[in-house]
Amino acid sequence: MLTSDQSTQLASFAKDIRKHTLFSIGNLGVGHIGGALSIVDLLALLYGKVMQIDPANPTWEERDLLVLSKGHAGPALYATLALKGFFPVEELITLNQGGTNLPSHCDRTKTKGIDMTTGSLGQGLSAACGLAYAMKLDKKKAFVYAIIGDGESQEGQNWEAAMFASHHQIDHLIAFTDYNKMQIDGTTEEVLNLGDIEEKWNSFGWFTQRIDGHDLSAMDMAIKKAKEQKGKPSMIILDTIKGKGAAFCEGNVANHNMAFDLNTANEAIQALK
Ligand SMILES: Cc1ncc(C[n+]2csc(CCOP(=O)(O)OP(=O)(O)O)c2C)c(N)n1
Ligand SMILES: [Mg+2]
Repeated sequence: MLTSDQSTQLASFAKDIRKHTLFSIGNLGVGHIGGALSIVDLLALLYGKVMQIDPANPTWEERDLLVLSKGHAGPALYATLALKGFFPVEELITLNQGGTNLPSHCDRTKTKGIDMTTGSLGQGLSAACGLAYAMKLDKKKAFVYAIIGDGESQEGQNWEAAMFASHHQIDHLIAFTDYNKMQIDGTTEEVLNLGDIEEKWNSFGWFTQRIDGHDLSAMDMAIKKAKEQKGKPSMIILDTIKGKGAAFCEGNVANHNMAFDLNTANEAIQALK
């Protein structure tokens, strides 16, 4: 359970992440704003409370790790890392421009605080399995967190990773599905229906929960429960809204890789709650 102080502080962190994400993509003129905004509340909770990290020592060996498998949402993670002090906030406006350390998709060789290079959908969960399995062999206490998209879940490699993690009882792996019900070309339901996604993860041997991905307290409690599980990996399915928090983006079917300018970004920033 979050205290009211924690809730207020995390909500304010989420607002700042949204602000910088909107600004950096608006400054560039185009980007994956929808899928970036849908995971902001989760990122605020992970980096604001849950994860053991040290921004002054980004490669600290005992740290928790995040694999943002839906690597196109990198700009939201960059805003989070900058606000935590991994690198200067001023660097955010170099997003995806020549010579930048902040490419549109995550690259662990370029950006301080990025734990895994991602962007080729379907691969991140396998990488997270490997990292968490290595931690288990090394008897480390740290956790690996992974975020996959719902459209991304259609990639077969996820289900190989799902089998691997339950077979090896990798209980320090906590994955999230950003269930915003949208992918590039439409809804997941019309493109390739995920069916009973909870039952699928359950049947692969994962401890599965489903909650509102914009409810900080519910997510905090779900992560706590996931950490208590012994011998099973965890999947937390987050019901989210693609483009959450920006009126021009929420519910807009064209919000995947969207062109918008700084005026639009600034209006949305002013309207943030
Ligand atoms: C292997 C691979 N195929 C295609 C793409 C192009 N691509 C980028 S985002 C995306 C849609 C992903 O949908 P979803 O996982 O639901 O992402 P979100 O809604 O969270 O943005 C696609 C097909 C890619 N990055 N990798
Ligand atoms: Mg989606």
